[in-house]
Amino acid sequence: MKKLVFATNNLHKLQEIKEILIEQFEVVSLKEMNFFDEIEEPYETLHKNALQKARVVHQFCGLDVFSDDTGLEVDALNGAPGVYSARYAGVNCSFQDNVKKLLKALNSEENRKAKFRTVIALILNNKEYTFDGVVEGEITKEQSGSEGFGYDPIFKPEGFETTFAEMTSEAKNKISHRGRAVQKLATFLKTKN
Ligand code: ITT
Repeated sequence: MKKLVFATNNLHKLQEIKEILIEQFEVVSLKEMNFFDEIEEPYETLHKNALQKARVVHQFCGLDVFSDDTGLEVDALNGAPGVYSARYAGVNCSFQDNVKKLLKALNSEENRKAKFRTVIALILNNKEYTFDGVVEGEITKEQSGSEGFGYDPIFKPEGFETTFAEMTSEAKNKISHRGRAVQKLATFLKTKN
């Protein structure tokens, strides 16, 4: 089975993506590659940061590698936190810190529209490719559910009555930003086999 290194330190992402690719690929974690460094994400776009993560790990191991950079874009906040979603409440903040800060920022706001966007960068046979995935939805007024991670307890995808944190990972993967980007990745990789 073809090996692909996933350049992430986020174990939730690793779990979600492994579930989607399990039939086709052996997804190898950074830990399994003995890579323990923090990877800087210095750029102002998901696209550039995704490429940066993939390049750093590719330079380290020389294998085929992909990465995921994701942001939550809130309309009433002009697209914030966006590329800064991981550190919205500060460096080393927790998922809960971010969720609470966002609920506070939208406290008296009626427009709750938001979208998750994922960019996956792939380096395959030394060539670079990117794939994106978006899901529209809204920020709820309260947290609900305990599945998933990050902003999942306050994100309700369009057309659904529950937050991502109230869905199984299988249900989330079918419609999520990450699930959509990974499907594009998988389709592309099939053409290369
Ligand atoms: P890596 O860079 O190591 O992959 P990270 O957690 O730093 O992991 P990002 O830079 O892509 O990942 O940060 C995106 C943040 O957005 C992440 O920390 C979560 O808070 C949030 N996030 C990403 N995907 C999410 C999802 O599917 N559901 C809820 N929140 C998510």
